Amino acid sequence: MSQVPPPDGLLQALRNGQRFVLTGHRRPDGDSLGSALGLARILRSLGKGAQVWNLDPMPPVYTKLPGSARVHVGEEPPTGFPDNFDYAICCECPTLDRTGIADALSLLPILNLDHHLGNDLYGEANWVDTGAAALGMMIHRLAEALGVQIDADTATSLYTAVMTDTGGFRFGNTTAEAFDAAAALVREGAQPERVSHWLYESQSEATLRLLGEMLRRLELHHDGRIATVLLLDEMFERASATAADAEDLVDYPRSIEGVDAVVLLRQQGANSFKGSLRSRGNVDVERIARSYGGGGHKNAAGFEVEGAVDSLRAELVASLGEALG
Ligand SMILES: [Mn+2]
Repeated sequence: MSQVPPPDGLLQALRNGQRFVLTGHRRPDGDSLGSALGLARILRSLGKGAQVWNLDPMPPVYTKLPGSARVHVGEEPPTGFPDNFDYAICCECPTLDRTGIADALSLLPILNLDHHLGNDLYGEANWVDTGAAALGMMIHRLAEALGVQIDADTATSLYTAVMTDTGGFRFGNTTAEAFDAAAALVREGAQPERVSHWLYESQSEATLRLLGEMLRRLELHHDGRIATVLLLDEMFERASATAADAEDLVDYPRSIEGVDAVVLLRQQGANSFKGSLRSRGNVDVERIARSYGGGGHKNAAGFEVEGAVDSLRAELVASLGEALG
């Protein structure tokens, strides 16, 4: 697949600007964080100022990334914003709204860097390469275009971006180019074992205990094609777990052979629940989430709902059964 080179307007802005604020999308992931942290280091190596600002805090697994402690978090802008900044750089946000801080960022000229389909091209310069498996790969090419030799910490951030967006080199976007970028980043100092340890082997004890509680009440329906799980207050208590320990648990039931759709109901109050839906292929869970006033993507969606847990579960299984066809 041919690569989209960084446009001249972007290179010019990065060369001429002196102080940059960088952000990613809400609920930051490895690609948005790794790309922003990596690009911030690249800009600093050119003698420029760079401050990463995200609305939402990063998941604990990313706090080991070099520079993560310097990330500014929250609605309140960083010191000197906007007067002390020349440009805002948005990392993989298809629309400016996805940053959660659009109003503030609009005070600066925006550089829009993304690899998603359907990007709104809202920046003064826009660089969108939908053939790239991760924005981190584009940042790696950008360093080359800017004549920057990246160091081990920058390589580590960009490697994390590529590794997480390819699901640990397992997803359909795991192209030869993704391996090429990963190989180059390892030569530049990224340590795969170390990053894998941070990402996949640094879970809290409470997360695993909560997973155990959740799986004990796993149910399969529709000849094993639908899995349903619950996270109730009592389970959090038994596992000594908090909300932060429950991230991504919905992905486990999807790993069962034959399961095409997953429902997770997480208790929020006596009779209120947060629903998470996951699916494979053509099974559209976004439509079901929308019918409850929620939203998301075709294969991953969420909503909030009131009701008794058993009837909610039955209702969702029926809807998913129809979606399975
Ligand atoms: Mn990405």
